Amino acid sequence: MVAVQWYPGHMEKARRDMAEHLKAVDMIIELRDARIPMASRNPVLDEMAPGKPRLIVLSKADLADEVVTETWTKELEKENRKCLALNIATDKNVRRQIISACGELTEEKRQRMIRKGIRPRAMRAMACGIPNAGKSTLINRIAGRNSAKTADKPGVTRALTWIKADPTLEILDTPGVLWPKFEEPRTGSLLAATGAINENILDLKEIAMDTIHVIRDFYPGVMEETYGAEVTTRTDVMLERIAETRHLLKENGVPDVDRAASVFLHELRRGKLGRLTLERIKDEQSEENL
Ligand SMILES: Nc1nc2c(ncn2[C@@H]2O[C@H](COP(=O)(O)OP(=O)(O)OP(=O)(O)O)[C@@H](O)[C@H]2O)c(=O)[nH]1
Ligand SMILES: [Mg+2]
Repeated sequence: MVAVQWYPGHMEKARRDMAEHLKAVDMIIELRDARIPMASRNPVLDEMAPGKPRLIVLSKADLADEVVTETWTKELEKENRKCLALNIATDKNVRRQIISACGELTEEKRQRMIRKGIRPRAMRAMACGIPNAGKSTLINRIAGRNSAKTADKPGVTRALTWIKADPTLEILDTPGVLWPKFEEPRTGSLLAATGAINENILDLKEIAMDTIHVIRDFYPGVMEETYGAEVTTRTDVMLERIAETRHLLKENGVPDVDRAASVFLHELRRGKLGRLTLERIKDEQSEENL
């Protein structure tokens, strides 16, 4: 298992900025990746914002295993928390679903304000989560215009920006942040495999091999179906098979495993291997760690 850690200075700055803005928001929209609902959970967020109403959006649900996603969404809903699994980029009713969920989560606060004689104002939500999860895309979908810059690479949003998404909802877009130390060694590989970590710092071969292991655990046969390799193939040999199937050979005819690793990870992210979820709920997982 390869140890990955990515916590550059701009993330620490973003974390501080977010902590400062938390007082001014009524709720949090936490984006996680539906393919890795635990590895994409930022534990620092719980320390920063205990008790704030929270909408968890499992993004990229179109790339995740539908059946597993349903068990995750049920598990993640608890007091003061709602969970929606969405294809943020193309689902038709993203705007309506988010506005309605935010309305429910802030209803109590609104009622409190009315009782105190304060005129109800737009709700304020902070959208946060790991890099590349779809925060800016989500805000643009709600606003109905491309206010926030988006791209298929991590680290696009660099500063906190308020966006009036709707007359009833203002959303603070934030840069994707990770945290200083991953508790589970696998977390780094899973985040890297799904595109939350800057590729320049990664050993793609190691990430690919870790990921192939996980896929084989949960989806036996998928590697073979996609790349036509033997079921018994070892993980390191698997990269050679991928190189051969995808015609990635060096000049001397030797399989180019580095390019194979890169191609494999990109095909995985595009859904070429099918809809896969790379984490299951563990029996020993405690409620507060979900
Ligand atoms: N397939 C799929 N792609 C999505 C979904 N949501 C977002 N994307 C894509 O994911 C990429 C990243 O989206 P962004 O909105 O820039 O992500 P972000 O969380 O703002 O990223 P940072 O600002 O870098 O932290 C874009 O290419 C989106 O089109 C989804 O639900 N499904
Ligand atoms: Mg962004």
